Amino acid sequence: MVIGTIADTLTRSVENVTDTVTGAFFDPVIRIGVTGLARSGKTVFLTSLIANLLDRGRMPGLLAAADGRIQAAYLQPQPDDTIPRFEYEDHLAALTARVPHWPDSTRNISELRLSLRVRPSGLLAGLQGPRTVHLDIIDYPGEWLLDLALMDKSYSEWSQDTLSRLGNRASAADFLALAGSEDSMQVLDETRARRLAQSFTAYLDAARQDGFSDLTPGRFLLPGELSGSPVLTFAPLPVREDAPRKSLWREMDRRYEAYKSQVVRPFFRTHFARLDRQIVLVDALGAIHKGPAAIEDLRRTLADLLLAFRPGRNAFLSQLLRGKRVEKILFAATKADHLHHSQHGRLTAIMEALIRDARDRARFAGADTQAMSLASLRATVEETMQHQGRTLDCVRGTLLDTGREAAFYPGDLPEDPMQLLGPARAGADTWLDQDYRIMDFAPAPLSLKPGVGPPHIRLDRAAQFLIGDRL
Ligand SMILES: Nc1nc2c(ncn2[C@@H]2O[C@H](COP(=O)(O)OP(=O)(O)OP(=O)(O)O)[C@@H](O)[C@H]2O)c(=O)[nH]1
Ligand SMILES: [Mg+2]
Repeated sequence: MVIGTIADTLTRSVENVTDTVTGAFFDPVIRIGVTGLARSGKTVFLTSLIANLLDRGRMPGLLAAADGRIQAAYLQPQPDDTIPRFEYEDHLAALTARVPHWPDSTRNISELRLSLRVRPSGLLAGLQGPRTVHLDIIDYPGEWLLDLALMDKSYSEWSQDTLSRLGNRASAADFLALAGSEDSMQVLDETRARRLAQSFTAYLDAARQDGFSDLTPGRFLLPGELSGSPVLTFAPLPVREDAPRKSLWREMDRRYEAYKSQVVRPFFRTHFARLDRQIVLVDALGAIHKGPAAIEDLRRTLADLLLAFRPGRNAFLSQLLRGKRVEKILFAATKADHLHHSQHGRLTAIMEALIRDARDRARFAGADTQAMSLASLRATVEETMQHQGRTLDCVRGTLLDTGREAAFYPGDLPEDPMQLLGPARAGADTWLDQDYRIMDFAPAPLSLKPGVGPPHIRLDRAAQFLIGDRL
């Protein structure tokens, strides 16, 4: 046993002893990551989760809440001074305004600490007073996890991979022409470097619009305060191993390495490596609506994204984590209020199938995983209608674009998810025997009674899975 481990084990058992004997000496902290690709529903999820933990009237599936053991819940200053705070109040104000609207797109990392005062259960109930459990919740873009693939790749390898995938994408034509006309053996010219990076970023943007998600480097699309800095001023170029010093190729190589060491590595070290629990949100319904290519792309991207939870596959990450792992991962298909509840089971099966490959290969290094469908903020009510002699299970809500109310039938999801994933993988252009329609609904006006949070579907079950065992 190495000294470090002994010291570690000692402090940990001391922590446990004090925890059980004197109560709140070291308050337990659970760090929960909330992630997902752009528009997957992260901000709405976190806002509604916090509101429903503060006012727990709609959380019967969270056992500690149902048992009345959560005596108080309150927001506290977060422990990390350098991460922006999750703007809970602003987002909630948007969702609960007189004319409610969805919160703005966020595209950055943020954090919030919610503390719960909990009365212990079972045998300890009589011996111990209430304890405080801190939930440090960190919301970060799923695109950042895709950058993990860069850590084990050199600039040459990344360039080669990327350029080969771009070959048959129309949106990449301009960038490919520009990169092809460049002599990267010449001394770097900053204006040309910038033009290449801008053109590559324009391609990434267009590819995202087209529904592709294999878009690295992740920060090119969400640059934040790094916008225009040299770490974001590079692009893939045809490989020139013999390029001289100071050439465009060498400088791009250097910047790529700087991106890895100064942008990707710090994120994984300071944030990702410290997570205890994780929820991955997936807009599976949105992808089904877009068609087979979007589903196949989502499946592949999720497999890449989930590599971050199987550290054995990545030398950089294995070294960073040194055996520490995320204990629980929840995969949630969001916006389930677009479907009548009779179809929620099918949506969950599709969610499961989407991650099955990744799951079968490594079982996420022992993490406890579950798939679920949920709606963070329920914007619809269910309705059963007769249409041309058929009974249709519909949902009714206010349409976002017209502001008019409508009942609407989204289509029948198949019982067997392979009826969607199969054609998607085979490269089908459209779904054969179904048309899936997803409307954008506006959030419904709310009048909340005291002690009751915003309406949702299965948010309480999600919370039970993520933190129930620690309350
Ligand atoms: N009907 C319904 N729509 C939802 C729900 N959650 C999210 N949405 C829709 O999905 C959109 C995106 O949700 P956000 O929570 O902003 O997603 P995000 O992942 O934070 O998006 P970015 O910050 O842009 O990455 C919202 O504007 C809503 O239109 C839900 O529970 N029900
Ligand atoms: Mg957001």
